[in-house]
Amino acid sequence: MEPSNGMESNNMEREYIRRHHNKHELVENQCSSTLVKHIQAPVHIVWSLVRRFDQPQKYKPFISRCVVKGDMEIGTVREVDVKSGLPATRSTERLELLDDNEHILSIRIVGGDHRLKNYSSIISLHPETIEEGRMGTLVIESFVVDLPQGNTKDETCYFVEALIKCNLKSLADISQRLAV
Ligand code: A9S
Repeated sequence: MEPSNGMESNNMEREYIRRHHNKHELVENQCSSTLVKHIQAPVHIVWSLVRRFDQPQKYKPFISRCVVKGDMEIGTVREVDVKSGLPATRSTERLELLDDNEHILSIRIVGGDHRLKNYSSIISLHPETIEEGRMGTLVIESFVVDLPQGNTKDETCYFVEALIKCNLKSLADISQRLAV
């Protein structure tokens, strides 16, 4: 694999998005977006954090604790407690897909005292060459969510994208520290 420069990685990103992130069916009054993050750590390190449906607090900065009932099969539900200062205290989330071969995790939010109704997300990891002999990870995360009463598409997307950017920044920092 050649080092990914601006052009190539865009083509690769578009291909990965087409292949794994076009599963969201958008209906009226929903917003959807896709975020991309390049992490200077190999896929197996980044995936070891992302795949822990039972411990999102391993890298998500807003999560204080998580309780899971079930055996990490599809349909397993987690109760997530959120740190103070956010417009929510808890969230109930269902495991939709956990693929250890393709490095894809999908979750759906099914409850909680927040305003993100019918939120579902897909995160996929893709190996990429940083430079000769150094492997990195291209992370792609997409979501779809209902527009909360009284909020516009822009406001809703801005809010969710800001949270996901924080999650991906934290994922990069922790993965890169583990990779040294
Ligand atoms: O955790 C994620 O993968 C993504 C999001 C957008 C989670 C958001 C959140 O957990 C808060 C951080 C509590 C913010 C939920 C479900 C609702 C919020 O208002």
